[in-house]
Amino acid sequence: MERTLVIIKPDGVQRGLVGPILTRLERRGLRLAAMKLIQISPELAARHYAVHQGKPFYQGLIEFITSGPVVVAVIEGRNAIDIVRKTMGATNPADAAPGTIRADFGLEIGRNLVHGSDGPDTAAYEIPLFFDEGDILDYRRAIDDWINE
Ligand code: FUP
Repeated sequence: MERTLVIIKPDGVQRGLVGPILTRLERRGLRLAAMKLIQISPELAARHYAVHQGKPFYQGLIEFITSGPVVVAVIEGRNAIDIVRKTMGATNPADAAPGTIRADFGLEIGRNLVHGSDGPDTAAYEIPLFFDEGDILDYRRAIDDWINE
């Protein structure tokens, strides 16, 4: 089982899209392992987006991600990182394939609703920024045998 960090960004919360976005991930069969509603501090945002420091969009990105509450979650499943990325769609909603979260709910790159770790190393870096190991629950659902071979 693989774990990934998902953030429903301030635009997703403000637009009342927490349910629809989570539903899409849950309906794929992915399992919630941890979740909370928080407001990200500038310090935490800087750590989370450290790879983008110095880029032209960095300041706007930090201001946006700290602008209101977000839902952060650890989501797990076989190939969860790649599955979440494909379910979210391309970074720019204008380029995202119809049927993806970003295409179906968004228009612009700076309001793309959702974040998902982009690889195993990134997930291993991002998850502990938001969750202690004890916050991440190890459990099975009765439906798991109907989702995984
Ligand atoms: P993603 O992994 O798809 O979330 O995208 P990136 O890590 O490349 O970028 C992180 C966030 O920076 C994006 F969600 C939106 C923002 N961004 C811009 O605003 N402009 C850009 O040109 C690139 C990224």
